[in-house]
Amino acid sequence: MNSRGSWFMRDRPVLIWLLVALVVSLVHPFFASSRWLMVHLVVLGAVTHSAMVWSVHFTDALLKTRAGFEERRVQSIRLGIFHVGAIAVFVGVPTAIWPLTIAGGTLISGAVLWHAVMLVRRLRAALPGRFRITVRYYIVAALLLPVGALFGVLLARGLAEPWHGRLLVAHTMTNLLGWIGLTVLGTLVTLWPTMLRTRMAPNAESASTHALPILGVGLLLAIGGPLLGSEVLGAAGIVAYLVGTLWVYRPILTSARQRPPAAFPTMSAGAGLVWLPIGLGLMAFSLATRGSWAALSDHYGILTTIFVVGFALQVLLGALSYLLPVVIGGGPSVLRAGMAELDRWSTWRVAVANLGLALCLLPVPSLVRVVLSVVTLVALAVSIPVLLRGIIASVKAKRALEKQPATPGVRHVDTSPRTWSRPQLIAAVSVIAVGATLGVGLDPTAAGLTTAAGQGPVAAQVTPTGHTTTVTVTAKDMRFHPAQVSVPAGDKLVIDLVNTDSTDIHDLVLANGAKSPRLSPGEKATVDVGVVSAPIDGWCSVVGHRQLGMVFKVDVTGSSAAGSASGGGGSGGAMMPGMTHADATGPSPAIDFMKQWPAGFTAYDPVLPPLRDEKVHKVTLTAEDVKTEVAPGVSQVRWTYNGTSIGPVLHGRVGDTFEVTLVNKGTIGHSVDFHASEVAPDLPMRTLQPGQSLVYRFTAKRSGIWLYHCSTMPMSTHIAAGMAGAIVIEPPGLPKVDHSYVLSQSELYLGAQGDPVNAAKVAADQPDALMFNGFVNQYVDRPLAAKAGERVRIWVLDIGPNRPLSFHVVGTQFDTVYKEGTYLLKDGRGPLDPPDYHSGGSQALDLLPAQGGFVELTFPAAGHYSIVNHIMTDAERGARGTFAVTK
Ligand SMILES: [Cu+2]
Repeated sequence: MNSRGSWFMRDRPVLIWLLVALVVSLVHPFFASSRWLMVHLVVLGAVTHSAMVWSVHFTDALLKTRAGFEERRVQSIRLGIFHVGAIAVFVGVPTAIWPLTIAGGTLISGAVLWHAVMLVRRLRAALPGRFRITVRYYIVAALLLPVGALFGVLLARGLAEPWHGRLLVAHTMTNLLGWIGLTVLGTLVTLWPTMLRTRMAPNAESASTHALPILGVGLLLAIGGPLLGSEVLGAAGIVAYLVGTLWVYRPILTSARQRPPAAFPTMSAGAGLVWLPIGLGLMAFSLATRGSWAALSDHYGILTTIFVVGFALQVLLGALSYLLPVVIGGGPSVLRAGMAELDRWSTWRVAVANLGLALCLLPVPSLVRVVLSVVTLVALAVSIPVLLRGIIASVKAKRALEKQPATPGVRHVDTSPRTWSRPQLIAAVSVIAVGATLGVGLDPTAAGLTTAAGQGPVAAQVTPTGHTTTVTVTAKDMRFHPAQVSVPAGDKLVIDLVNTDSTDIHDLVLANGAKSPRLSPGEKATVDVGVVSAPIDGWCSVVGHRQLGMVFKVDVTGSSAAGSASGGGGSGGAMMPGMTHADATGPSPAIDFMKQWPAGFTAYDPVLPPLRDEKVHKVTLTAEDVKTEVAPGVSQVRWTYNGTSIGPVLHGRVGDTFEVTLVNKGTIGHSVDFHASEVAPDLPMRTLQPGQSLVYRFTAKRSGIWLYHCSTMPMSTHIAAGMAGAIVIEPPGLPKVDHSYVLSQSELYLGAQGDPVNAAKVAADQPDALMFNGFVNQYVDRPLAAKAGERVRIWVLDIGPNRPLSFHVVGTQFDTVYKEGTYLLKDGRGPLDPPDYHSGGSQALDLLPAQGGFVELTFPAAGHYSIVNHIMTDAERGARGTFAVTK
């Protein structure tokens, strides 16, 4: 077909979508749906557009479709409809506007179905010939896309597990393996040898023909398995698809052996073809071994990266780099000009992208992964300007040629390089090595590097033996194994510490100052304790771990030292009995409960956030350490969700789905447990190490005010440090009131000024203060507002971790009390009272930790009404507030 000249809809949208994807990947830490958006900009935007354009192009070429069968203008309209649909989906999904997503999905499906119909018509109109099978690949692929789009639209609605996981697998298998996979496999059988400028293998057409039914059965099972809830069926389907893929690869490999890829197009596409079976193998393995669909969707990031970046994006970039100069036409010199641009730094680009990608998928430390993914992104992103320059160079060369009279020349000039570039490969390996080193350098503990204690103390009373004792100690489940080691006096002690815990960070600190870095699960370090003259205590310094029993002891054997150890006192750094590093941070500040909050203090907003319309609430909880004043003049490092002294209040109704992304930007492991959910705790409530994140998805089925809290050991300390909050699930038909407030009570266990929580005080159940909404006495100075006669509802939650609450508002009575899912009193009438009884009242709502409810009241007149925990000792140490009621 005639493809000379510029045709806007053919190439430009691809570059635009890739550019937008690049921008999103650069700003991605700043918004929630960025991962979804990056993936879909590439596969739904760029790849799908190219699949629609080029499958028509190749169909026309293979079938020798007569000129004018379908005008380019009509194809442009079809592509236009597709792009309008894609834009609607790109906006609709991240903003949770479901009707927009439905509209977008419908337009996309319509455009691709129309595309399929036109392919069928072409096939019917064509004379018999070779490679009609390729067009059948395109037709099957195009018929699958609307199915995958339907799954996608349902996913966007928000589903609870296990349906979310099952549909996610069905959606990705349909679109990635069905729509994109079949299109690529169908095309490359003929395109690949052309790109390599070699002969097509004799078995190419028969391999294509035999593979299609295998791929089809594979797809049927890979999509049907998850829909029926069968992991085994799904895994079998992917294995079948893998067999079909390898079948198609036979002629492709034959061509590649004749002439190995050396230019960018074949290197990039070839690398993409390598990733496909890797992704399929991992996918089948994950399906067969993961315990649940939720677990699978939780680990989907790696698989998506392989399919989208490794396979689809690299094949797209390779194919476009070949096709663009070819279809611009203009003869060998023009082609040469274009190819020269497109082939720039080809070995380097492909090697960096693939080495980087491969390393990112291995369990490397998180900072190394960040640096490597940036390097990989750069290597891939370079293709965008390179493609543009290639187009410009070709068009320029063509124009120049058109101005001159045609010169007779050789028709086919082979311009592609004969081999890949060794210097570029060396440069690529260097970039990756530097990137990895930089990542390790930024985070030395990540690599488990040896840290010598440096200031290893020299004992005063013993003569060093010159001998070194080396022991291996593992840290696991809040214990050191062994918890005690014996060293001959005068020996140098070296401890090889391994953290074999599956979730928790640990370290080992010794009383003489020697210590290990904090180790993530699986990491190790060497601690040089120095020459040992006296017994030394050790412990894990992660807050709370010592209190849970994570202690260590170095004992001394041998003559001179053993007896003198405790009495000596001269051994460098050894601590006084009873004094420990954890307690040695200084005394905790005293709270003056009469002191007012300074003018600059902003109280935690006690107003219940408004109920929003959406059925799916997308929430990000970021665990982070934040230093804040918790009482006037008293500052502490709080472990927070989203930076506030206690977590944010969430609000929904019965039946709403919550999709909570927990991101750990703290310094130790954290997690979250939503009492409003009914889920198997294993995965969603697991502890995340710093830098990790997870998605916790649940549908709220029962009403009430529910606690959510960090469930990482020791839970008491994590809750006391601030990692807890309230989620209000409104019962159906809840009457409107003039004001709705939320008050959550928790305890404060002060560390030294500016320090985190004192875990020893938590363990001893000795709070320094109590607080409503995370700040001592805050609503005494910043009263809650109401007018006399107005109806006020106060949602109350006891966060704890340990103290009960007797919630009372001085001068008022509650005529309505709701506690733990039921009305104890409604308009002065209890559930067992006769219908005409309305004189019941309540003075206090009693709650144990993790219980909640609400009370309703009306203030009789203007005045100042104290809010108290009527356990008076606790009111006097901070659990107080005021209602300032006006006329
Ligand atoms: Cu925590």
